[in-house]
Amino acid sequence: MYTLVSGLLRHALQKDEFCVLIIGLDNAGKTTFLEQTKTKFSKNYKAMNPSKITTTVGLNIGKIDIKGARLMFWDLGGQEELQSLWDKYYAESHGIIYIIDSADTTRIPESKLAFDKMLESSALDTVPLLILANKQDIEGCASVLDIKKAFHDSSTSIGSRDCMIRAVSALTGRGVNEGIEWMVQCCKNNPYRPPRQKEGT
Ligand code: G3D
Repeated sequence: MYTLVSGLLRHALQKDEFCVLIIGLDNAGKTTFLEQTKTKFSKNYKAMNPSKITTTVGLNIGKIDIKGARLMFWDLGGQEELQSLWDKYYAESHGIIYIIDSADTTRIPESKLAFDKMLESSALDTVPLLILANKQDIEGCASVLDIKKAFHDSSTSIGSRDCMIRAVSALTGRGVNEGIEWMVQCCKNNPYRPPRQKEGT
């Protein structure tokens, strides 16, 4: 009887956990996006002062609970020498958030190269992909349409996986909720990469 009750209790407390990778070139706004996400979705989370956020070197981790699921974020460094580490995380990822600095138009071709390299990995074939055109608060930045044009010939490699591109500002928070809500829904609906079961706390 005890075993049955404790088993049921454990089941009730379990949460589906999805791992979401946040990648993109250095300075794209990955850490700022992660901070903004934690601020919006975690009760009592005390946001870091944006001026204290430094570019991702190595790995930042964050988690939020949303719609009965847990999202674990891995924010990876985007410097050229760190990009070779991205694929070590692909097999474990349930979703990818790819961040582009729309204000630094000179680096958009470099960002596209890194994006295309990421798409070469078959480990991501069925994984939902959210592309964020970040820093939309900066005057003169590339629009979503400009970025769609610049990334146009990547569409064949994107294939039939769930994919969306959104305008965001990680700094002001514009578009962050909608992006995260889209991602959690896609992760939940993806039959090819089932969630990890974690005891909810
Ligand atoms: P990274 O983790 O991708 O390397 P960061 O990038 O999150 O460290 O952000 C790099 C710089 O871009 C930071 O400025 C940060 O404040 C800024 N930034 C990030 N997102 C936005 C945005 O949406 N709008 C604007 N205006 N700036 C943004 P500093 O000056 O600290 O280098």
